Amino acid sequence: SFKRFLSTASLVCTALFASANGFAIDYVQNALARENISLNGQWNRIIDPYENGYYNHRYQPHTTEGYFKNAKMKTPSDLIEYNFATAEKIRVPGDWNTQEEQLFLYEGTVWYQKDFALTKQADKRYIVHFGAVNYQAMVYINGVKVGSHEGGFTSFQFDITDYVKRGENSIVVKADNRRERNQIPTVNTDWWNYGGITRSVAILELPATYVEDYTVQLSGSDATAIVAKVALAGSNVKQGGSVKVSIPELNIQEVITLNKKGEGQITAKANPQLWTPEAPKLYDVTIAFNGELIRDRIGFRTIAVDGEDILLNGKSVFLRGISIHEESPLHDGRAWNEDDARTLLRWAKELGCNFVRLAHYPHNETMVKMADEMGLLVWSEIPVYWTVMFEDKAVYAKAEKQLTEMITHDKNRASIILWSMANETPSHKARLTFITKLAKKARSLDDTRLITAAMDTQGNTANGKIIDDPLVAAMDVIGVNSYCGWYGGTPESCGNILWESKYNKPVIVSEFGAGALQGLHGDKDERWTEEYQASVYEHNIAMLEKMTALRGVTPWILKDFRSPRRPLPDIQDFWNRKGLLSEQGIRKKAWYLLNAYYSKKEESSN
Ligand code: GCB
Repeated sequence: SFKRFLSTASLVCTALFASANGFAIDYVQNALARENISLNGQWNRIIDPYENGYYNHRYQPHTTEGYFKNAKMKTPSDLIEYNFATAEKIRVPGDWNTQEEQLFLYEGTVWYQKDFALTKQADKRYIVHFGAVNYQAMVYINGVKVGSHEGGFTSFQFDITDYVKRGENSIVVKADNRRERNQIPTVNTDWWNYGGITRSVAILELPATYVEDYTVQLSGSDATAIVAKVALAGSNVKQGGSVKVSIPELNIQEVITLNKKGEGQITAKANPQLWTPEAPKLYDVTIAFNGELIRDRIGFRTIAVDGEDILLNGKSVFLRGISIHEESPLHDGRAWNEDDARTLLRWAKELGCNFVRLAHYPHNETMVKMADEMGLLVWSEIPVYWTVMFEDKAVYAKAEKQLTEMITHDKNRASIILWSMANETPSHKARLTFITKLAKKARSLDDTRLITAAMDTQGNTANGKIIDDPLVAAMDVIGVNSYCGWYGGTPESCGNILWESKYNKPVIVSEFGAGALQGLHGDKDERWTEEYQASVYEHNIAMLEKMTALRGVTPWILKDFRSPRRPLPDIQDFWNRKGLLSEQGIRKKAWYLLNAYYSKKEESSN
């Protein structure tokens, strides 16, 4: 890894790479672009609320008899009280909640099993890749545990070379979505706890020694130099040799000579057309080593702050955004495929956006790659949401791991400009230490992007509000969540609010909004009507226009989304109704107000 690389690098190099390094996890970059066998499709499933397949009647973990053994009767007298082969089927990827009515509100363990054939080759390595499993996953190959993973929104992998055989194999996954106080997020959120294998699964077939990780991006703020870094993993990383990196359209064909640790890098002079939302230019990049050819499409752009300005490619930019949950616009439940991503982002574009806040956890890779393609800047965040256990070191470690996984996974995406550490956390000392440390970690992993957090901890003044949370000191960009007209104050009062800030930093109003049932009309003072929501938008936009440090907005939210916190009959029915679109994508009145505001903003920026 580059962390190891650092220790031998010269002082100059250390200074140069002080923070663009340190991948703390083993992770095959751009996994689905590698040679692979997809395990998407029908799996067998056993619902196991008592974890009977994991614990025996003394509540000790099974060693020989758990469901992970995928045992089958051999003689008529055998006693085996489960059978994957004859069990119900479940689709992967996909949350379980929207596939079976009895699982709609389920929180607990479901076992997944699938047979797969493999022509195992002696000179290959096999890695099982999961896009995400919510929340905890234990993975077994042919009855043997190969690893476990915690965290519902990040990708993970295990090397299974020693556990697979030529011919038929079995994979079993124990997925458990119980909420616990010491998790990231904790028990209390405002979204549906969709369980299961929610993103793609594949077995990667790689050369014995392979390029595990690569980073291809501009050299910091220098838009005329591209840095490519690679790191090997596998059987013999010490073998040395070289990796070829090509960007044909830029006439780049470089050979990276590897050091004894299987790492190396080059800097190539280039003059790429810079990626912007208006012209999201991506370049074909190939990385060749040991018979493998990895293809990627990468954009190049710079992002920085200067006082209250956010500079994209050196030019001040206003981020016309919208918040989005990872819920499908086309089918029930979690979004995961290309059509989901294209539709959500097309809606954002139709709204007039150049920016999206992917709330409140890292979204699937299809979404982020689509943002690269379609030209939408991205805020990406980890689910340090509301009130996690900030005092607990083990909880911090979980947050840091998710942060590391997010950055490792998405660092080659030009669209992502902001890493968000948290959302609406209470202001106290342990939280300040926790999130400041996360921000430092994020910078050490990636010093080419900006750090932010969404905060609802502003102070009051005679004329309005003041941004004075000490956490801002650790941020590049301030995220402000503020619900004037919904959780406090009348809609009409919002336009008079004046914002001050103790900090000379750009502000993004990362949330405001109001609930409305699409099609419900009435007076603008009547809750849940489209008119009420529109009024909240009207007066909040008036407020925004007076915020001098404002450099972006991501109202809450593009589309209605499921939440167990929202039971009001005939209005909510378990849906958070703050969408500008109904769950079917029908526009509410407020849509047009935000759209008009963004048109005006766009014009004034041209
Ligand atoms: C917030 C949260 C968001 C909620 C929203 C609401 O401040 O950040 O996750 O869904 O408010 O609707 O209350």
